[in-house]
Amino acid sequence: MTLKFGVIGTGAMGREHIKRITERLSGGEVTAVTDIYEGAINKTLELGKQIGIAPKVYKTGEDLIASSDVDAIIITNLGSVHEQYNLAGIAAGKYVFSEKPLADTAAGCKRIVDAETKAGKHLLQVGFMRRFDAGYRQLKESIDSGEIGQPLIVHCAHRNPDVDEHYTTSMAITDTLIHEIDVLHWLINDDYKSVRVTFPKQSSYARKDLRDPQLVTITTKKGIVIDAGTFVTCQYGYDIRCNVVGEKGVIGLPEVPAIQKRINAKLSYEILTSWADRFTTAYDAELQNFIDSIAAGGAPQGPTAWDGYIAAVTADACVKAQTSGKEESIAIPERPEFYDKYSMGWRDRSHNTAAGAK
Ligand code: NAD
Ligand code: ISE
Repeated sequence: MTLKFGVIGTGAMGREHIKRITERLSGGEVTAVTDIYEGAINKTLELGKQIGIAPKVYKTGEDLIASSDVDAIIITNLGSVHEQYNLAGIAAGKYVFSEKPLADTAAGCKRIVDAETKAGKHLLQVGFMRRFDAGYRQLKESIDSGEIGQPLIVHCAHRNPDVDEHYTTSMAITDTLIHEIDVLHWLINDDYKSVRVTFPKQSSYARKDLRDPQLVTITTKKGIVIDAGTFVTCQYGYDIRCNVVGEKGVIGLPEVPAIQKRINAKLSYEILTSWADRFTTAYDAELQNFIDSIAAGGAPQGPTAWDGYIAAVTADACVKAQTSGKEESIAIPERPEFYDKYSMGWRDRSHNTAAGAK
C-alpha cells in the first residue's frame, strides 16, 4: 500500500519533505499540496517537475484534508495555524504528521490531545526528528546501558547562523529550544521540574529587540541540571551540541563527519550552516518510520500529540522564566494511558520496533 500525502504549507520545510518522500523514502507519494502564498505553490510545482511528480493543488487545507486522494497530511505551515489543521485532520480520520510546534499554545496542544483521545485512534506524529538522529540514539543507548552511571549534568548548545526579522526572543524557546526540550527528557529518562533563563552579554549581530544568546537552565525531578545555550545569530554555522556528564564518564554528540583538508599549511574541515543538512537522515528516518508504522500497525509510533503537549507546557514555563528572571516550576501532567503504547520508548521501549525506531 502507498500512503498518499497532502502537504499543507509548501515553504522551506514542506518542500524538503516533498523531496524526501519522492526521492529517498519508500511507501509514500505526494498527491496534494496547498499554500496561501502563490509563490510557494509555483516553487512546489517547479520542484514537482524536477522530481517527476504533479500533485494536485488545493485552495485550502480543509479542501485538501477532505480529498479522497489524501490518506495522511503533513502540516508544514506556520506554528500559529497548526492547531486548526491538526484538529481538522483528526476529525476527518486522516493520519497527521505535524511539524513542531504541535500548536502555538499549551492549551491548543491539549485540545489536540483531547480530540485524538476522543477519536480513540492514534493518528498523529510530531516532527521531533532528533529522536531519530543516529547521534542522539547512540547517546541514549549509552545512558540506558549504565556505562556512565547516573547522568548528573547535561551541557547543550543550539546555534543558528542567523534568523529572519520575524524571529522574537520567545521563539528562541518555542521554535528553537523546543527540540532540546523534547529530546532531552527522552534521553535522560526524567521529567523536568523547574527552569531559569539568563541573558549573557548581547551579541552585536542580534537586533536590539532580540535577546541573543540565552542560557536556559533546567532542573529535572531527579536533580539532573541541564544548561542549554541558544545562540541564533552566531554567524559561523549551524551547531548542535550535547554532552552528558555521568558518575563514571562523559559522552557527547558526535561531530558531523566532514573531510579534513590539509591545504597551504592549514588543517581544516567545513561546518554545516543549515538545519536541513544537519538533520537530513533524521528527517528521512522519522517520516519513513511514520509510513512503515502505519503500513505495519495502522498507527504512527513516533513522538505523539502528548509529547507535543508536554513540550509546550515546558516551553511556557521557559518563556515565563525569560520575563520573570526567576526559577519557574514546570508542571508536567500525568500521561494518559492512551499514550503509553506509543511513547518512543523512554518509559517503555518494547513497542518501538518499526524501522527507524529500533
Ligand atoms: P516557511 O515560512 O518557509 O513556510 C511556511 C509556509 O506555510 C509558507 O509558504 C506560507 O505561505 C504557508 N502558510 C502559512 N499559513 C498557511 C495556511 N493557513 N495554509 C497553507 N499554507 C500556509 O517556514 P518553514 O521554515 O518551512 O517552517 C514550516 C514549519 O516547519 C514550521 O512549523 C517550523 O517550525 C517547522 N520546521 C521544522 C524544522 C525541524 O527541524 N523539525 C525545521 C524548519 C522548520
Ligand atoms: C527551525 O524551525 C527548526 O526547527 C530548526 O531545527 C531550528 O534549528 C531552528 O532554530 C528553527 O527556527
